[in-house]
Amino acid sequence: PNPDTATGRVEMPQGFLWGTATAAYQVEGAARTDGRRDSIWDTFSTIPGAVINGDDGTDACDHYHRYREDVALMRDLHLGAYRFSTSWARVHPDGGAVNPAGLAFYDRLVDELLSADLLPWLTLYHWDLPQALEEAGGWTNRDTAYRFAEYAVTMHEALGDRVGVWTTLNEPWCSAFLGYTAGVHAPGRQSRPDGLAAAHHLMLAHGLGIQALRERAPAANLGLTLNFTVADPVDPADPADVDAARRIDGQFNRIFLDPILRGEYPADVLEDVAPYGLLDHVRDGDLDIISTPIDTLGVNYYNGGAVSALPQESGSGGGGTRPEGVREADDAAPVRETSSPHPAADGVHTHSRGLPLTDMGWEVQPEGLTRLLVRLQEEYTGPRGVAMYVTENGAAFPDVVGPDGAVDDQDRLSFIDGHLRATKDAIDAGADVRGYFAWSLLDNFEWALGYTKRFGIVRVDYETQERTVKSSGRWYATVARDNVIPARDDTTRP
Ligand code: PNW
Repeated sequence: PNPDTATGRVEMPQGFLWGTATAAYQVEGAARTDGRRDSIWDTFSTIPGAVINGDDGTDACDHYHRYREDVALMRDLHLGAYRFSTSWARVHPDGGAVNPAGLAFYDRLVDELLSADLLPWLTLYHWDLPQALEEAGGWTNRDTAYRFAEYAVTMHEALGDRVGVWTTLNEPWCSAFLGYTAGVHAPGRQSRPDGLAAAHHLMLAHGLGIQALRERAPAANLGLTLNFTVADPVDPADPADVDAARRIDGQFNRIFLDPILRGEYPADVLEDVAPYGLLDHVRDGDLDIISTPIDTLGVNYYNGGAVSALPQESGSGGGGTRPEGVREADDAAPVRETSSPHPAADGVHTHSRGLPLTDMGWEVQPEGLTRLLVRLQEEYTGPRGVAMYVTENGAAFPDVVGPDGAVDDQDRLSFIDGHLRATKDAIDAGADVRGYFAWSLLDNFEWALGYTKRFGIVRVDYETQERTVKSSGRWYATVARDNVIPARDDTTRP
């Protein structure tokens, strides 16, 4: 890290875009309103033990009814953009015919954003596949990719006159491997071949979606968001540890990056996953569709990890440093049996480096974000003129609510501060990063962890639906307003 950016006042590049992100199923609620039908998350949430406390997104943050208040909040926080997703199951409740009443919500939301001078940054798929399509095979069925392209066209016909930024998919790694291989996310399947089939068909959906959008909106900003890990070998001099890191990087990052940005699957990954039938799904021409040029790569980064071919000796490394109040990683974990998300990384072990941990049990490692962005620039986006935005970064910490209702979340504030500084270090090293979206605007339905993990810079009281801006949110507002990260010892820090 650069000593100047480590603690001092940092000016961000002119025009840097500041935003926050949410996802439809995590915030909207109104799951049975205006003709919406079940998505795979509605169904998954009913499986005993799948989601902590048996929670679901039926009510969530009631953003469906409170979007005006939420947009006003973002305007007051001086934000420039709102990254949200549209619910496929609201728009095409059975995966087929359009539901005009559901579609109308996004019309209202986009108008409200524009009148508050917020840029609508629209994601088409943040994990809520219509259940009817899952019953036809879900992402293991090639046909789902074609249904996705139809849905993209529906959304473009409705909003293309007002929305200029389109993201096809959020984190296909999670959809494919948490959903179809580990079984921790919807639809909860546990199969290596299914995860790989899903990954390929998700990428096909992305490519078909980009083609359909490009044809209709040649000047729009089109892209997708991937989630990344930064896998470091425990012992960089041990070839077995280096190979463990290669496998994780391959099956997490490159299995998506290479088809989408280079038009080919990485040879080493194909070899690792050879027993599980990935190539059975790849037809002539698929990789050309998948690598249709994009304008923007959205980068979601939360943490990296140290990996080894050997398990960690007990006692070494420790369990990481947990701030007071932060639970052990699986104190409140769902109780359902799950497996590893990686199709071919048996025998790879993650080691603790003793770094501080968030309430998710994830390491706090901002320097990993610098390395990730610089690497993406050099190996993937730079040569193709693709811009990057950090489309998600943030942290869960337990809120301590003061007697006056205030939440002084210095832990979350420091996390975002550190990752913004890491982003600036990457920009200084040549990475073309044009904006940052904090995850999340609101505390929300954290998937299998239900409402037990809070990522918001704004607190949500789920009894009253009252919103309270946390210290991190007030601080982030000054960052967005001034385009400056204030010095860490700035005494005016909220
Ligand atoms: C992302 N993992 O999910 C999602 O885009 C958000 O919807 C979510 O709320 C946020 O990160 C925080 O979790 C992830 O297990 C979920 O590696 C799990 C993983 C990664 C990303």
